[in-house]
Amino acid sequence: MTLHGQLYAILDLGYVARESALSAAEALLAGGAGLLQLRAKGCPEAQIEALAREVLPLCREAGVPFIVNDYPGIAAAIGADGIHIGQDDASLAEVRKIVGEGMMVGRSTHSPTQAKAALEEGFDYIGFGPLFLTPTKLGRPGIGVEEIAGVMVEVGSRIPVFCIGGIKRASLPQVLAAGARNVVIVSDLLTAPDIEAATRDAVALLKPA
Ligand code: 3NM
Repeated sequence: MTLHGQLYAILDLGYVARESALSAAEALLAGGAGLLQLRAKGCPEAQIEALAREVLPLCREAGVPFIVNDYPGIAAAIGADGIHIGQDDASLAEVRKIVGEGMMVGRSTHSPTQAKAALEEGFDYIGFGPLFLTPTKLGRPGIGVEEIAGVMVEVGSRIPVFCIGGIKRASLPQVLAAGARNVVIVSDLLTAPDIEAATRDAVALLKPA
């Protein structure tokens, strides 16, 4: 799988009710998301694992890597393709002890310094953001688009960099013009009246003409 020009979608239970989670996942996949993460802050672990077990086969059918946010134990138990952890979470070595060597492990980074540190530690990919203010990650200032180009040279030449945070279809051209190649979009897709069409539009903007 090439991680160039990929839309990384997140099934975020902050935006999608549990009853609608599978149809939202199907819509994100049908729209062309290149990776799908399950993010369920504040949900009981057993519920996250149960939902993850239902989303995994949808991703497999679509040929899209399925990534679990925050819980290496769940990722390992269900045989997910990836685990994503935050800046203040465990070290890569600690996560590897749980998920093994084969699984893709991603780290959130919020500055060029953190981005370089994650590359040096050995993460498979990073999130870089939030670029803009976002209700999905309250309390964090936007870092803007100016740092993207430098991070793409220093980190993006080695591992995929997924720009994230407040990105909307409308602002995607600006983010791409600043040097981004892969992005994560959460609320702009999940709050769209037609999630599949919104995802398709974002994917079309990302693919080089
Ligand atoms: N992580 P939206 S920003 C989940 O900067 C997340 O690490 C971020 O959602 C980071 O597309 C973010 O709705 C929220 O802004 C992304």
